[in-house]
Amino acid sequence: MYKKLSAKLLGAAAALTMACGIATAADWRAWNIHNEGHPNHGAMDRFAELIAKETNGEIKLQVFHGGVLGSQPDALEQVRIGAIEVGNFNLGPIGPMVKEANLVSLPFIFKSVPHMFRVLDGEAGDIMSKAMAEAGVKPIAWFDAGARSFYAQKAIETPADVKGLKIRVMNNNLYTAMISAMGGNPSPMAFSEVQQALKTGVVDGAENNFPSFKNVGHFEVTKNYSLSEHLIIPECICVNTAKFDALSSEMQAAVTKAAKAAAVYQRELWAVQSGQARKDVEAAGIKVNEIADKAPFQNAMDSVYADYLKANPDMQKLVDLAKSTK
Ligand code: GTR
Repeated sequence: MYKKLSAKLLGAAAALTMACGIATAADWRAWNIHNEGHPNHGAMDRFAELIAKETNGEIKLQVFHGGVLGSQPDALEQVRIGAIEVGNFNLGPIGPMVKEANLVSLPFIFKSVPHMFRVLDGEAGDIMSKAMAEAGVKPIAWFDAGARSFYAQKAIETPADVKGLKIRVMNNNLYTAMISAMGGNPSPMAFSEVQQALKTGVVDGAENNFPSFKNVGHFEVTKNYSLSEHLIIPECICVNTAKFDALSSEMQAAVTKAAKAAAVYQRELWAVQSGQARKDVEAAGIKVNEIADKAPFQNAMDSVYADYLKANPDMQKLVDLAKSTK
């Protein structure tokens, strides 16, 4: 009887609070795949501090680092349905969920990291952001993730060097097509499994940026890192759309302000720590190979573009927007 009554009272109190539009403090959780020492670790911690400050403690964000809340595709689904509120996602694994996000997974679509940010800040970025928000994963700030290059026991200086190699890729058909186009065998796999797979020879190589190559120990089981820079993929602070939309406009502005400031900090950290990661792996014995002429890699991607655009003609507009962005 007492229990029933108190439940009723609580329900009535909650209804009253909602009816009056009184804000109640919310506990949010954030997923991040990286460990300490990676720029995104520091940036996500900064986001948690800033969100508390900007919302006057109304939103408390607890960041779970190191992928402890699940693999990236799982975490994406969790944020999409609102079981986790926030994710620091790479846009690569978002492509299978939101087609427009696949723009950034077309190899060599961007000329440089600044070019990638200019595209994100323009019409193409607006189209992608809108589509992601509609799917439930709303980007509110963009992180730098540099460029991804190949690493393996041997140097990979031309597409022919990929022939016959089993290469780990993230979960996206564009990456399997990319490796197949060079005659390699693509192996989609969770990030957490890659070091062991390299060590035991389950895969011959993988591709990533310097901070990830260093931070999860891939460099310990590899010899050559070759600067193909075939993918420049941004990352986001993404929020479950329904939870974001349920906030008052002041709170939405506060959360966005915190995210954008965390992203400024992330880009500063990235600039310093990615250079340091390169120095560290070289000091540990990794041979970094410059590739003066990337045209053979770019030309090898012609069939990837042709097949993709044939199957997804509506993506041509985004490709054109990216290519026409100075
Ligand atoms: C990293 C990225 C992660 C994850 C990882 C991977 O560079 O920051 O989110 O996508 O690559 O290769 O799975």
